[in-house]
Amino acid sequence: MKPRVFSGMQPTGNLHIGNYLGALRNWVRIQADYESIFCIVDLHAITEYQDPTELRRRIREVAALYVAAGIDPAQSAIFVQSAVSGHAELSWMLTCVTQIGWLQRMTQFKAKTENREAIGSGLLQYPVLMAADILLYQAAVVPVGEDQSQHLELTRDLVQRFNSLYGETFVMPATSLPAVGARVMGLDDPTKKMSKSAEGAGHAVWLLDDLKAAHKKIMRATTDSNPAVDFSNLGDGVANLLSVYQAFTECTTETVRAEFEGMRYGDLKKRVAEAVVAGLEPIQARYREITADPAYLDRLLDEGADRVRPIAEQTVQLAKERMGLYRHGS
Ligand code: AQP
Repeated sequence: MKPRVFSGMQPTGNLHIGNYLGALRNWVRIQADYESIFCIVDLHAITEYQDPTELRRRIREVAALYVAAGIDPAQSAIFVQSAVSGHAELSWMLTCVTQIGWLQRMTQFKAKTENREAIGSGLLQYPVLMAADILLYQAAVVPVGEDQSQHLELTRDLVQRFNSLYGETFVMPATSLPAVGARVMGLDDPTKKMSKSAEGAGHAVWLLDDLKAAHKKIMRATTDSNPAVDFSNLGDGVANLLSVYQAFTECTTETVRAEFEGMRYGDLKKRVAEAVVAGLEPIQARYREITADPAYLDRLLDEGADRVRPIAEQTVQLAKERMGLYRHGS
C-alpha cells in the first residue's frame, strides 16, 4: 500500500505563482508515488469573511486549477473540505488538546492580526483545523510552501500530545518543501511573501493572469540600484527573480549562475518573464478546457469526497474511541 499524501489551498483569492511553485507543482510531481488527497480548504477560507457567491466561484476555480496544473483525478482525490464533516469534528477533538499559547505563537496568526482589534477566534484555531485535515487521512507526507512549516510543527506536537494522552492514534506527518520556490516573494516588495491577499497590482503573477500582463509584472519587478546580476552581492528582488526562473525552467543552480552572472537587470527580467509565460500558457489552456464543462468539475469533486469520506470516518471513529466519547469503543 502506498503512503498517503495530503495538502490543500484556500479559495481566498487568485492563486499565484508562489502557490504553484511552493505547493501545487510539488503535488503533481509526487502524486503517483502516494495515495494522494488534495483538498480545497473552504473551512479555512471562512476564518476571514468571504462573500458567499464569490467563495462558491473561487472553490470551483481552485479545483479547476488543480487539474489544469496536472493533478490527475483518476489518480488523486480532489474534494472540498466542507463536504467531509470529519474535518470539523476532528478539529474540535484536537482543539481540546491544544494549548492556547501554542496558537498565539504562530507567526501567521501574529501577522494576520497585527494592528487589528476585532479578531475572529477562527484565525487562532486555523492551525488546529489544518492539523485535523492532515491527521484525518493519516497522511505521511504534507507538501507545502515554507510559510506552512510552523503549522506542520504544531501538527506534530499535537500528534505527540494526543498519542501520549490517549494511546497511539495518529501517524506522524513529515513536511515536504520544494528545493526551489518554497518561498516566492512579492514582486513589488521582495521582503514580503507573495500572497493572495496582498494589495498592489504588481505584487503577484496570478496563474490566470493575461499572459501579456504577467510579462509586464515581471518586467516591473522591484530589484535594486545595481546595474547587473552579481552573485557575490544579490539583492532580495534579483534573488527572487532568479529562483522563479530556476523553478519554472527546472535548471540547476550552476546553470543559473553561468547564464545570469553579469547580465543586466532588463535582460534578466525578460528571460524570467518568458519562462513564467511559458509555464503558465499550458495551464491556462487546460483550465479553459476544464471550465467549459461545469458538470465535469461537479462530478470530479463529488467523486473525490466519496473516495476520502470512508478514511475520514474511520479516523474520527478511532479518535472518539480513544477519547472515550459516548458509546464508541468498549
Ligand atoms: N509565496 C509563496 N511561496 C511559496 N509557497 C507559497 N504558498 C503560499 N504562498 C507561497 C503555499 O501555497 C499553499 C496554499 O496556500 P494557502 O492557500 O493555504 O494560503 P497561504 O499560505 O496563506 O497563501 P497566501 O497566498 O498567502 O494566501 P492568503 O493571502 O489567503 O493568506 C501552501 O502550501 C503555502 O505554503
